[in-house]
Amino acid sequence: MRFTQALLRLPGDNFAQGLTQSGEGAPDPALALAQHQRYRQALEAAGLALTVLPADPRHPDGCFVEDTALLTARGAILTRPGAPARRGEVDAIEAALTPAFADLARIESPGTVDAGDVCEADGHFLIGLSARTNDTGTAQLAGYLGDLGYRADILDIRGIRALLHLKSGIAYLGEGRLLTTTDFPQHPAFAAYERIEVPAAERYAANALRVNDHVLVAAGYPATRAAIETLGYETIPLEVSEFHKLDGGLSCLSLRW
Ligand code: CIR
Repeated sequence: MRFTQALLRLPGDNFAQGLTQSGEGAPDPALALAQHQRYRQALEAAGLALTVLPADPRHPDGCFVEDTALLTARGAILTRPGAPARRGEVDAIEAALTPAFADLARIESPGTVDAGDVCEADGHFLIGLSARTNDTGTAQLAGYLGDLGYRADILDIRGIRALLHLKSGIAYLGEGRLLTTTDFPQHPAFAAYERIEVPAAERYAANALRVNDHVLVAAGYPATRAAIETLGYETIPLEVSEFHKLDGGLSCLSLRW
Protein backbone atom coordinates (compact mmCIF):
# COMPACT_ATOMS: atom_id res chain seq x y z
CA MET A 1 0.00 0.00 0.00
CA ARG A 2 1.19 3.52 -0.73
CA PHE A 3 1.25 5.79 2.28
CA THR A 4 0.61 9.52 2.22
CA GLN A 5 0.46 10.39 5.93
CA ALA A 6 2.26 9.62 9.16
CA LEU A 7 1.64 10.46 12.81
CA LEU A 8 4.56 10.79 15.21
CA ARG A 9 5.29 12.08 18.68
CA LEU A 10 8.54 13.67 19.74
CA PRO A 11 10.69 11.98 22.39
CA GLY A 12 10.79 14.17 25.48
CA ASP A 13 13.31 15.26 28.07
CA ASN A 14 12.46 12.24 30.24
CA PHE A 15 12.83 9.75 27.40
CA ALA A 16 15.44 7.85 29.44
CA GLN A 17 12.69 6.89 31.91
CA GLY A 18 11.00 4.69 29.30
CA LEU A 19 10.64 0.95 29.72
CA THR A 20 13.57 -1.22 28.74
CA GLN A 21 14.90 -4.72 29.00
CA SER A 22 17.60 -4.30 26.38
CA GLY A 23 20.58 -3.83 28.64
CA GLU A 24 21.92 -1.42 26.01
CA GLY A 25 22.37 1.40 28.51
CA ALA A 26 20.54 4.66 29.16
CA PRO A 27 19.53 6.69 26.11
CA ASP A 28 20.50 10.32 25.62
CA PRO A 29 17.28 12.36 25.12
CA ALA A 30 19.00 15.05 23.04
CA LEU A 31 20.53 12.49 20.71
CA ALA A 32 17.18 10.69 20.49
CA LEU A 33 15.57 13.95 19.37
CA ALA A 34 18.24 14.44 16.70
CA GLN A 35 17.79 10.87 15.45
CA HIS A 36 14.03 11.40 15.42
CA GLN A 37 14.50 14.48 13.28
CA ARG A 38 16.42 12.51 10.66
CA TYR A 39 13.75 9.80 10.80
CA ARG A 40 11.10 12.43 10.08
CA GLN A 41 13.16 13.72 7.16
CA ALA A 42 13.37 10.17 5.78
CA LEU A 43 9.59 9.75 5.95
CA GLU A 44 9.18 13.05 4.12
CA ALA A 45 11.69 11.91 1.50
CA ALA A 46 9.56 8.78 1.07
CA GLY A 47 6.59 11.03 0.27
CA LEU A 48 4.69 11.32 3.55
CA ALA A 49 3.06 14.39 5.07
CA LEU A 50 3.69 14.34 8.81
CA THR A 51 1.65 15.19 11.87
CA VAL A 52 4.04 15.54 14.80
CA LEU A 53 2.65 15.63 18.34
CA PRO A 54 4.63 17.27 21.14
CA ALA A 55 6.25 15.08 23.78
CA ASP A 56 4.06 14.26 26.76
CA PRO A 57 6.04 14.20 30.02
CA ARG A 58 3.57 11.69 31.49
CA HIS A 59 4.63 9.16 28.87
CA PRO A 60 8.37 8.72 28.35
CA ASP A 61 7.67 5.92 25.84
CA GLY A 62 5.16 8.07 23.96
CA CYS A 63 7.30 8.42 20.83
CA PHE A 64 6.72 4.71 20.13
CA VAL A 65 3.36 5.58 18.64
CA GLU A 66 3.07 2.42 16.58
CA ASP A 67 2.00 0.46 19.64
CA THR A 68 -1.11 2.54 20.25
CA ALA A 69 -3.11 1.87 17.08
CA LEU A 70 -3.34 -0.46 14.11
CA LEU A 71 -4.07 1.38 10.88
CA THR A 72 -5.35 -0.47 7.83
CA ALA A 73 -6.69 0.64 4.49
CA ARG A 74 -10.22 -0.28 5.68
CA GLY A 75 -10.23 1.08 9.21
CA ALA A 76 -8.26 1.63 12.38
CA ILE A 77 -8.20 -0.02 15.79
CA LEU A 78 -6.99 1.68 18.96
CA THR A 79 -5.03 -0.67 21.17
CA ARG A 80 -4.83 -1.19 24.90
CA PRO A 81 -1.07 -1.46 25.52
CA GLY A 82 0.17 -4.35 27.58
CA ALA A 83 2.31 -2.17 29.86
CA PRO A 84 -0.08 -0.29 32.20
CA ALA A 85 2.26 2.72 32.20
CA ARG A 86 1.67 3.13 28.46
CA ARG A 87 -2.15 2.95 28.37
CA GLY A 88 -2.59 6.70 28.67
CA GLU A 89 -0.69 7.21 25.42
CA VAL A 90 -3.74 6.17 23.42
CA ASP A 91 -5.88 9.26 24.17
CA ALA A 92 -3.77 11.72 22.20
CA ILE A 93 -3.44 9.25 19.34
CA GLU A 94 -7.21 8.80 19.25
CA ALA A 95 -7.69 12.55 19.01
CA ALA A 96 -5.12 12.83 16.23
CA LEU A 97 -6.54 9.94 14.21
CA THR A 98 -10.23 10.81 14.53
CA PRO A 99 -10.29 13.23 11.57
CA ALA A 100 -8.79 10.57 9.27
CA PHE A 101 -10.56 7.43 10.55
CA ALA A 102 -14.31 7.66 11.03
CA ASP A 103 -15.01 4.59 13.17
CA LEU A 104 -12.15 3.76 15.45
CA ALA A 105 -12.53 0.31 16.98
CA ARG A 106 -10.88 -0.32 20.34
CA ILE A 107 -9.29 -3.22 22.18
CA GLU A 108 -11.19 -3.61 25.45
CA SER A 109 -10.12 -4.87 28.90
CA PRO A 110 -8.98 -7.49 29.71
CA GLY A 111 -7.52 -7.56 26.21
CA THR A 112 -4.11 -6.04 25.64
CA VAL A 113 -2.44 -5.36 22.31
CA ASP A 114 0.73 -3.48 21.41
CA ALA A 115 0.47 -2.92 17.68
CA GLY A 116 4.21 -3.52 17.41
CA ASP A 117 3.02 -7.12 17.57
CA VAL A 118 1.13 -6.77 14.30
CA CYS A 119 2.75 -7.16 10.91
CA GLU A 120 0.64 -6.58 7.81
CA ALA A 121 1.62 -8.30 4.60
CA ASP A 122 -0.71 -6.95 1.90
CA GLY A 123 -3.93 -7.60 3.80
CA HIS A 124 -2.69 -10.65 5.71
CA PHE A 125 -2.07 -9.80 9.35
CA LEU A 126 0.44 -11.67 11.48
CA ILE A 127 -0.35 -11.06 15.16
CA GLY A 128 2.20 -11.87 17.84
CA LEU A 129 0.95 -13.32 21.10
CA SER A 130 3.57 -11.86 23.41
CA ALA A 131 4.29 -10.59 26.90
CA ARG A 132 2.42 -7.41 25.84
CA THR A 133 -0.33 -8.76 23.58
CA ASN A 134 -2.52 -11.33 25.33
CA ASP A 135 -4.95 -14.04 24.21
CA THR A 136 -8.00 -11.84 24.63
CA GLY A 137 -6.33 -9.01 22.74
CA THR A 138 -5.30 -11.21 19.83
CA ALA A 139 -8.82 -12.65 19.65
CA GLN A 140 -10.42 -9.18 19.67
CA LEU A 141 -8.01 -7.91 17.07
CA ALA A 142 -8.41 -10.93 14.80
CA GLY A 143 -12.18 -10.44 15.09
CA TYR A 144 -12.00 -6.78 14.06
CA LEU A 145 -9.71 -7.62 11.17
CA GLY A 146 -12.06 -10.40 10.08
CA ASP A 147 -14.95 -7.92 10.13
CA LEU A 148 -12.89 -5.71 7.81
CA GLY A 149 -12.45 -8.67 5.47
CA TYR A 150 -8.83 -9.41 6.32
CA ARG A 151 -7.09 -12.67 7.17
CA ALA A 152 -5.19 -12.87 10.45
CA ASP A 153 -2.86 -15.51 11.89
CA ILE A 154 -1.57 -15.60 15.44
CA LEU A 155 2.05 -16.45 16.18
CA ASP A 156 2.97 -17.31 19.75
CA ILE A 157 6.28 -15.56 20.40
CA ARG A 158 6.17 -15.79 24.20
CA GLY A 159 9.01 -18.30 24.11
CA ILE A 160 11.27 -16.00 22.09
CA ARG A 161 12.59 -13.87 24.90
CA ALA A 162 14.78 -11.72 22.69
CA LEU A 163 11.68 -10.29 20.98
CA LEU A 164 9.69 -7.62 22.77
CA HIS A 165 7.23 -7.50 19.88
CA LEU A 166 6.63 -9.55 16.77
CA LYS A 167 7.95 -6.71 14.63
CA SER A 168 11.15 -6.63 16.66
CA GLY A 169 11.89 -9.69 14.53
CA ILE A 170 9.82 -9.38 11.34
CA ALA A 171 9.27 -6.79 8.65
CA TYR A 172 7.20 -7.15 5.49
CA LEU A 173 9.24 -5.75 2.62
CA GLY A 174 6.45 -6.11 0.06
CA GLU A 175 6.37 -8.33 -3.05
CA GLY A 176 5.79 -11.40 -0.86
CA ARG A 177 9.02 -10.98 1.12
CA LEU A 178 9.40 -11.19 4.89
CA LEU A 179 12.61 -10.04 6.52
CA THR A 180 13.04 -11.99 9.77
CA THR A 181 15.46 -12.89 12.51
CA THR A 182 16.44 -16.54 12.79
CA ASP A 183 14.11 -16.95 15.80
CA PHE A 184 11.08 -18.22 13.96
CA PRO A 185 10.40 -21.87 13.30
CA GLN A 186 8.52 -22.70 10.13
CA HIS A 187 4.86 -21.81 10.51
CA PRO A 188 1.88 -22.18 8.15
CA ALA A 189 1.40 -18.40 8.32
CA PHE A 190 4.74 -17.96 6.55
CA ALA A 191 3.93 -20.41 3.76
CA ALA A 192 3.09 -17.78 1.16
CA TYR A 193 6.27 -15.74 1.68
CA GLU A 194 9.88 -15.73 0.71
CA ARG A 195 11.82 -15.33 3.96
CA ILE A 196 15.02 -13.36 4.11
CA GLU A 197 16.81 -14.03 7.39
CA VAL A 198 19.11 -11.42 8.85
CA PRO A 199 22.38 -12.76 10.32
CA ALA A 200 22.24 -13.39 14.08
CA ALA A 201 24.72 -10.57 14.71
CA GLU A 202 22.35 -8.15 12.94
CA ARG A 203 19.08 -9.24 14.53
CA TYR A 204 18.10 -5.68 15.45
CA ALA A 205 18.04 -4.79 11.74
CA ALA A 206 15.07 -7.10 11.12
CA ASN A 207 12.89 -4.17 12.18
CA ALA A 208 13.23 -2.47 8.79
CA LEU A 209 10.43 -0.33 7.41
CA ARG A 210 9.14 -0.26 3.85
CA VAL A 211 7.67 3.14 3.03
CA ASN A 212 6.54 3.49 -0.56
CA ASP A 213 9.64 3.19 -2.77
CA HIS A 214 12.17 3.08 0.07
CA VAL A 215 13.17 0.74 2.87
CA LEU A 216 14.34 2.44 6.04
CA VAL A 217 16.99 0.31 7.74
CA ALA A 218 18.93 0.78 10.98
CA ALA A 219 22.43 2.08 10.34
CA GLY A 220 25.32 -0.17 11.26
CA TYR A 221 23.98 -3.45 9.89
CA PRO A 222 25.69 -3.74 6.51
CA ALA A 223 24.81 -7.34 5.66
CA THR A 224 21.10 -6.69 6.12
CA ARG A 225 21.23 -3.49 4.13
CA ALA A 226 23.10 -5.25 1.33
CA ALA A 227 20.58 -8.12 1.31
CA ILE A 228 17.68 -5.66 0.98
CA GLU A 229 19.43 -3.72 -1.78
CA THR A 230 20.22 -6.94 -3.66
CA LEU A 231 16.48 -7.50 -3.85
CA GLY A 232 16.19 -4.19 -5.70
CA TYR A 233 15.06 -1.85 -2.92
CA GLU A 234 16.49 1.58 -2.30
CA THR A 235 17.43 1.83 1.37
CA ILE A 236 17.71 4.78 3.72
CA PRO A 237 20.03 3.92 6.63
CA LEU A 238 19.13 5.71 9.86
CA GLU A 239 20.92 5.87 13.19
CA VAL A 240 18.46 4.76 15.88
CA SER A 241 20.80 3.78 18.71
CA GLU A 242 18.86 5.72 21.36
CA PHE A 243 15.56 4.05 20.46
CA HIS A 244 17.27 0.64 20.42
CA LYS A 245 18.24 1.25 24.05
CA LEU A 246 14.52 1.34 24.91
CA ASP A 247 13.75 -1.74 22.77
CA GLY A 248 12.23 0.32 19.97
CA GLY A 249 13.05 0.59 16.32
CA LEU A 250 12.13 2.16 13.02
CA SER A 251 8.58 0.90 12.73
CA CYS A 252 7.67 1.91 16.30
CA LEU A 253 8.28 5.59 15.70
CA SER A 254 5.38 6.30 13.37
CA LEU A 255 1.86 5.36 12.38
CA ARG A 256 1.48 5.38 8.62
CA TRP A 257 -1.56 5.48 6.35
C1 CIR B 1 8.31 -0.38 25.56
O1 CIR B 1 8.93 -1.18 26.26
O2 CIR B 1 7.10 -0.42 25.45
C2 CIR B 1 9.08 0.70 24.84
N1 CIR B 1 10.24 1.05 25.60
C3 CIR B 1 9.50 0.25 23.47
C4 CIR B 1 8.37 0.03 22.52
C5 CIR B 1 8.83 -0.35 21.16
N2 CIR B 1 7.76 -0.48 20.26
C6 CIR B 1 7.72 -1.36 19.29
O3 CIR B 1 8.61 -2.20 19.16
N3 CIR B 1 6.65 -1.36 18.50
